[in-house]
Amino acid sequence: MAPILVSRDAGILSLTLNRPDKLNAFNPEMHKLLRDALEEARDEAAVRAVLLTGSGRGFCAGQDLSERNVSADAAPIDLSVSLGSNYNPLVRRLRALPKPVVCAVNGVAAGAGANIALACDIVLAARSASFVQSFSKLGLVPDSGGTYFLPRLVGSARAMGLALLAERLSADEAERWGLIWKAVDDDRLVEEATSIARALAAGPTKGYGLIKKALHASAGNSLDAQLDLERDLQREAGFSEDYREGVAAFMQKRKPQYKGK
Ligand code: LHQ
Repeated sequence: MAPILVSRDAGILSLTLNRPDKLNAFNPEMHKLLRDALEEARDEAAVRAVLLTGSGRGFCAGQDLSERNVSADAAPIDLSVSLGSNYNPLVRRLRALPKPVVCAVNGVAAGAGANIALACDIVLAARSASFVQSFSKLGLVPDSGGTYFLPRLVGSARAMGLALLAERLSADEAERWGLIWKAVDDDRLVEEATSIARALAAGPTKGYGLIKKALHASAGNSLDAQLDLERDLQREAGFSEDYREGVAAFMQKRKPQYKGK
C-alpha cells in the first residue's frame, strides 16, 4: 500500500496520507513521496492547487513512534536529524509553494501532523477531527513550525496551554480560536475542501503565490517593510496576464478565465 496516494484533476494535485492503521504517522518513505509530489506541484504549471488529506479515521499522528528504538540499551537518537532532513523541509516546501494548499483534516491531527496541517494555506477540519500538540507528553518540544504557528494563530496564552497541556482541541474550537479556516460536518468535508481547491485551481495562480509571500513575510516585518514589499509584489502581480484578464472580465461583466500566468 503506497503511503501517499496522488491523483490529479482539474488543476488540483490531491495528496492523501495513507498509513491508516497508524493514523497516517510519518515514516521516511512517506516523507520522500510527499517531497516528490510537492516538487511536482511546484514545477508543473498544470498543477494550480494542492489538496492534502488523510485516509481512514485520522489525518496524521506525527512521527511514527514505533520506528524509534528507545530501549535503555539503545544509543540515544538525535532527533534533530529527522527534523533537519524531513520535517523542516516539508514545512518550508508547503509554505514556499507558490500555489495554494488546502488541507482537509479528516480526523485527529497530532504532533507534527497537527503542525503540518497548520503550515497549509486553508485548513478545513471535519467536526469530529481534533488537534493535539502531543509533544510534551513525550518530553518533547512542538516542532514542524508549531512554536511559530501557534502563537501567531491563537495568541501566546492559548499557544502555551496547547503546548504544555497537550489536550485535544476540537475542530469547532479550533475554528473559534482562529487556528483553522473552518470546521464542517464530517460528510461535507471532502465536498467543501474540493470545491475550495477547485475554485483556487481556476484562479489567478500567480497572484495567489504572491499573496502567500506577502502574508508569510508580514509576521517578521515592520509596517514600513511590509508596505515596500506590497508595492514590489503588486508590481509583479500587475504584470501578470491574469490581472489583465481580471480587469477585462470585470469591465465586460463576464466571468474571468484565468490561466494562472
Ligand atoms: C501510532 C501513532 C504514532 C505509531 C497512533 N506512531 N503509531 C519529529 C521528528 C523527530 C522526532 C520526534 O518527533 C517529531 C514529531 C512528532 O510528531 S512527535 C509526536 C508523535 N506523535 C504522537 O505523540 C501522537 C501519538 N498518538 C496519540 O497520542 C494517539 O494515537 C492519538 C491522540 C493521535 C489518537 O488517539 P486514539 O484515537 O485513541 O488512537 P490510538 O492511540 O488507539 O491509535 C490508533 C493506532 O494508531 C494505534 O495502533 P494499534 O495497533 O494499537 O491500533 C496506535 O499505536 C497507532 N498510532 N499514533 N505516532
